Amino acid sequence: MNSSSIVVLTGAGVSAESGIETFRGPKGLWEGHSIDEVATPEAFLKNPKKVQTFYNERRKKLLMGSVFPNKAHLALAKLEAKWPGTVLIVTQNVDNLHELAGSKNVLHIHGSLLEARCTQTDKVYFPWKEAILKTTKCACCDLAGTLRPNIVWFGEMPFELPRIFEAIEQSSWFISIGTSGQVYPAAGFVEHARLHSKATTVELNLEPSMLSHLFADKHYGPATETVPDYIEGLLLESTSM
Ligand code: BJW
Repeated sequence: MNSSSIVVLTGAGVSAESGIETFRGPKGLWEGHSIDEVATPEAFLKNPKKVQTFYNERRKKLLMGSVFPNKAHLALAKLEAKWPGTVLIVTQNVDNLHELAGSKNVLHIHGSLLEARCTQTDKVYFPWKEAILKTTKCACCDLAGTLRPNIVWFGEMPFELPRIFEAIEQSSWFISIGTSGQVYPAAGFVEHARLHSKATTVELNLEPSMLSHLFADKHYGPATETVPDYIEGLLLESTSM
């Protein structure tokens, strides 16, 4: 990665204006669902139907045809296309809106609604668009009941961490967008950038997050406004680099 690389961490706030619920706060997903009942491996063992239903419904909503990338996703795709160095998007989101906007270099650290995984063989199926039911058979082991969403639940290891820490260490900008900073290890990335890189740390969020004091530069407001504005400024800067 060259010296002007950018790592962007995104959370639920970047997709909020596309109509996808955030997790915390009023009307967030955790208001209506208990984390212990839908987002842990123990919950899946105890009540697979409840967990599958939670993800089946969210997958169905994503694929209904009424959820689209917003101006923040589009601005990030433009940044990747125009920036002279590397732009890596590390998203905590399980939707596909960065990809639909045109971003190519995207890592989903908490997995994807559009992937299913066989609990017997770890084979990952993409794209997975159907509901996973008790009767749904896995093609690799020909058994029903072995598939789960390829989602990282509490207590499970997020994906791609070595690659992400290395990218942060080599970055010149670490930009955090639409995340409350309450879930680790993603919440620790800004500290990693401060300790192990020369990156300028930037927070773009609706309001100051739990970690706002750790960022050098911060802009608050809806992502569809702050992200395009910030990116236009960065791209202008790049013409004089
Ligand atoms: C807008 C906006 C607009 C709104 N414009 N902005 C004690 C201490 C420290 C850690 C732990 C601990 N006990 C346990 C842990 C570890 C645990 C953890 O962090 N727990 C905390 C809750 C304390 N973490 C884990 O278990 C993780 N695994 C792990 O740690 O493995 C071991 C390990 C060890 C060492 C190194 C590495 C690993 C796994 C975490 C899995 C998280 N899974 C979930 C659900 C699955 C995905 C899904 O179903 O979709 O992921 S939880 C949920 O939270 C989801 C999200 O990705 C994640 C983060 O949420 P996010 O994106 O920040 O959303 P919100 O709603 O919190 O915030 C939205 C923000 O947007 C807000 O700030 C709004 O203001 C803003 N906003 N509208 C701009 N229009």
